[in-house]
Amino acid sequence: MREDGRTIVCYIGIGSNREDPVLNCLKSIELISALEHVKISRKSSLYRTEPVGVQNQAWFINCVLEIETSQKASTLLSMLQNIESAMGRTREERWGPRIIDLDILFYGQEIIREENLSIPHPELHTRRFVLVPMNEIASYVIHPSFGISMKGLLNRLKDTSAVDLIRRREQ
Ligand code: A4P
Ligand code: MG
Repeated sequence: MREDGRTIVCYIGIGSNREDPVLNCLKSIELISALEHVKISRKSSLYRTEPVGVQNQAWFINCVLEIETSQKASTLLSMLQNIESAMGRTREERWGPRIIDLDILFYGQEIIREENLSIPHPELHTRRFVLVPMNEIASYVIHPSFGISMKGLLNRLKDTSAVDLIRRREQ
């Protein structure tokens, strides 16, 4: 728990491109909703997205969650890594296929640059598969390193990879 007990608004990026990616994303959301001192406040739709980085792999399902938590960022990271392991993820090729990938995109407006934790996630501003779902649920969020909103980042984005809506927002 945070020493000041304050609740922080965070965004989590979810991705999967192995086995049944829709089911994997939904399962991870269920497991996140059961975490202690973590409340899901918004969910984006699910998107079918073209792979970025390593192109020769299956398309992904991606979505973004807004959560409210009083957990420390490092604790939240461990909790998400436990979910990844419980769902059968082993550390494979960087940017390669995965059953589930849970990234902390933002932790309030904090900037954290530690060896095993970088927040904001260092690539998020270059990725359409993150900015499109972020814009669906929180276009006004400001990237604390650049001082630019999600809407502004999406408008300037060079990434033209496909991000297709596959399901209506559930709430
Ligand atoms: N880590 C550091 N900062 C964070 C953070 N903010 N959130 C560390 C989560 N983890 C963070 O991650 C490696 C290490 O990053 C962890 O041990 C943690 O301490 P990982 O998940 O094991 O490795 P990875 O996911 O293969 O590497 P990376 O760099 O996180 O890859 P990305 O950036 O997640 O990219 N294309 C589409 N369309 N959709 C995708 O979801 N994903 C990737 C993976 C590539 N292309 C994609 C997608
Ligand atoms: Mg990752």
